[in-house]
Amino acid sequence: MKTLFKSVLALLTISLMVVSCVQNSNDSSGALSSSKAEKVYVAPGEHDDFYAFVSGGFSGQLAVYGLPSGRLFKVIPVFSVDAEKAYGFNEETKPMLNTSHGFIPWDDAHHPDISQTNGVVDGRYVYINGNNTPRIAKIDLTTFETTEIIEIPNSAGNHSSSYVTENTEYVVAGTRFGVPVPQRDMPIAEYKGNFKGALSFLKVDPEDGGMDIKFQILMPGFDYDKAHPGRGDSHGWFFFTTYNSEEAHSLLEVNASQNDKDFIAAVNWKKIEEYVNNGGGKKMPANYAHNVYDEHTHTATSTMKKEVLTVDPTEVPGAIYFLPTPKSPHGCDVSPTGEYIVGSGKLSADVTVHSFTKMMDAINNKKFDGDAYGIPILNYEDILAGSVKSGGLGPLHTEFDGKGNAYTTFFISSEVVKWKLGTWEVIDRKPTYYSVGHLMIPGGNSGQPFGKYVLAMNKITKDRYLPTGPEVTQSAQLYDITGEKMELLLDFPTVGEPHYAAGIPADIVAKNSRKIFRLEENQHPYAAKTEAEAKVVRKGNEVHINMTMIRSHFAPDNIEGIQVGDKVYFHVTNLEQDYDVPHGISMIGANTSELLIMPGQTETFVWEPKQVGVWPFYCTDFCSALHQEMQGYVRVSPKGSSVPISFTLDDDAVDAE
Ligand code: K7E
Ligand code: CUA
Repeated sequence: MKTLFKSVLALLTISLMVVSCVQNSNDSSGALSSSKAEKVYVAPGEHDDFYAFVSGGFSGQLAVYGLPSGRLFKVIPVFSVDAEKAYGFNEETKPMLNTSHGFIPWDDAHHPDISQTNGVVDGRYVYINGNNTPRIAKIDLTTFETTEIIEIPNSAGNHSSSYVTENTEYVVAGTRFGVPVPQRDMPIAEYKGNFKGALSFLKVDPEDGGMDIKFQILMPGFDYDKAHPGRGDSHGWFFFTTYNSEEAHSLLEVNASQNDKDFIAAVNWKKIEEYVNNGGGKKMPANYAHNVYDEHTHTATSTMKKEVLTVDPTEVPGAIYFLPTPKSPHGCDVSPTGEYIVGSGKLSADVTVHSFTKMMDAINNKKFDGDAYGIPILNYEDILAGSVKSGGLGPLHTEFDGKGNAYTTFFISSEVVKWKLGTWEVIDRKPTYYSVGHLMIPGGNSGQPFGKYVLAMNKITKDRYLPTGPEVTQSAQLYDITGEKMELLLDFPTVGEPHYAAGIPADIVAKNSRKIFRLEENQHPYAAKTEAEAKVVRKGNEVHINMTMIRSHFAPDNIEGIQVGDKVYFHVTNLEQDYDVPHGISMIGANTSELLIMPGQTETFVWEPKQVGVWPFYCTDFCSALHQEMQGYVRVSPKGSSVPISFTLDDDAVDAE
């Protein structure tokens, strides 16, 4: 058994050699050649053909790029605070980052997925997982803002997430780590047979994309790594790769590599849905946050939920099967028709492809090869469609072009391999620079991929860019896949470490993009919708300032009567109703970030003045020729001072009510 470990080490050694020997072989015909440059050139003022939503990994963000240009448009904070947008800093969005562990302003975001209608990406929402403190977020693609985050109880390292079914009936969240369920104080050595792996199915509201945990399947305590939904004929099923079916709890690099095969778990979620709709399952006490942002109040609320419905898989016979799959599989990808389920054994040279039709035949004929914790195991040979003998090392992820071809990344040998569905023959291979993880074809996780480009996302760049100290950028590489052979067109750096990305034709999304928030729809409790509504109100040691901003002044702009020890709430409304006229505000000494407030929106920051004096605030977004004039003062007096609250509106001093 140690031999396998040695061969893993050998693979890793080879990978280092591969990386070091290719690192000087720059593809010098690269993007310099004019035909390639033309293919990625988007003329000034023109728009890209695709949006690409690229995960930021440990940055907890989602970056929005255009393809083919690789231009970066926006970085959306999801599980992270962001000073630029005040997300997680202002009072309105702080509740978004609430969890059962308190305020957690970061996470490790891996797999964005776009909502679908009838198996086609519809461009309404992006869902993305936070691994570390298990959460799933929803980003609204009319505003490109995070509008919902739900925590996943009984889960840890929320990695086989967050993929949607073909009508966005569900978003799934699968645990990577087996953990005690419910969590309790117990010896780690008693892992085997006692820890559980929860696969959570989040029901999606068809109206607003909102999520709610419908049920959690309490699977054996394997590590559930990746997942993809069935589609077409296999719609109603979900597939999850597992590793560590050994249920080792220490030195996993050796102890979880013992079995020649782990499993892909095939879950008939429709059957389980029916079971729970008929009263099946067991409610279990739980504690998890559900945070929702309301576009009308411009404010998020956080609700702690206390219960979750769990399902014991052995209670629903015929709902779950294990598909033996070689060598600790990572990627789990389903072809556009739903027939092929691709499992990439990361310690393997081959890519294993299972057939859904064969799987159903084996199930119907009850041809099983034993069981694991009561879950039937199918025969490897019975369900195998074929395997791709590629000659690459360390396959990770596969996408499809919708024309009968698949593209698999090989981490160890740093390449993308194109192969044919059905014949399994390798058609082309191109190097990546270097150590590619995921790849993305727009619409790749759907029944209808838009197979014009593939975007490969690399973990290591070494010499590809100007050096920036010890930490260098990760990157993405764009290949043209319209021909028989792939053609590398472009390299561009990414924000954070990209794992998966999701892409979509731009016109599906762009036409729905919001330009402003309508002032008359603003229901923020502290909104001032005209300058006449601006005011300053003291309530004990709290002071609430309902402030407005418009080119190029604040109302009020001078405020007196604030005292050291006060808690001063600036509720600031942008009165503009024109596209692309945000204003910002920042207050000296405030540890809340500046607020960048969109037309029609209200945001709040809190300032707790520590020092007596006259302190300025100013607009932080260059909004007009008189932007530098957009400023004001707050007079801070000692605690207990008799200076009354007063403020200036339109040059007139006003005394507070
Ligand atoms: Cu990076 Cu999908 Cu989290 Cu593979 S995972 S690379
Ligand atoms: Cu408002 Cu600058």
